[in-house]
Amino acid sequence: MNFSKKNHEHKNKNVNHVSKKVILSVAVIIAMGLTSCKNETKKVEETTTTEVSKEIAMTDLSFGVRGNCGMCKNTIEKAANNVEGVASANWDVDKKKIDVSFDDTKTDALAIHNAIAASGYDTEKVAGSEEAYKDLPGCCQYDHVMMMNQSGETKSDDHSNHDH
Ligand SMILES: [Cu+2]
Repeated sequence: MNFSKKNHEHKNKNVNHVSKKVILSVAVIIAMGLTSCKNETKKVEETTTTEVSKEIAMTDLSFGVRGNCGMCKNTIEKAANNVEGVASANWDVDKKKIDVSFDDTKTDALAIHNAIAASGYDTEKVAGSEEAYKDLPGCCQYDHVMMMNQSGETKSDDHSNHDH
C-alpha cells in the first residue's frame, strides 16, 4: 500500500500500529474538512440574503420655496442637488414648491432647507440668505411675501418668514 513508503522513512518497527494512526488521522481530517465546508456554505448563503434585504430607501420630501422663473429653478435645484445624499430635486415654478428625493442616512430635511436658503431663496422653514438674494439677477429677486407651496398644505404656526 502507499503507507509502506512513509513508514520506511520513519524506520518504525510497529508498521501496523503507525498505519492505523495515519488512517485514523486522515479520516478525522477529511471529516473536519467536510463539516467546515458545510458551515462555510451556510454562512455565505446567510450573508447573501442579508445583503438583498438591505435596499437603499429614498425619502421623498416636498416643501415650499419662493422664486420667480427658470433661472430661479436652476439655482434652487442646483443648491438642493449639491447636498450629499440628494438623488433628485424638482422645483415647480407655479406651485413654488420643490420635490426632493434623498438618502436619509446621508442627509436630512433641514440640511436641504439650509442649502436652498444659502443660495438666496426662502423655504418654508429657513429664510433665504440676504447677501445671496442681492446677487441674484433682477428678475429673480422674488417677492418675500409671495405664497409658496401651493399644494394646499399650509403651516399656520410658521411665522419665521414675516418680514414686514
Ligand atoms: Cu429667477
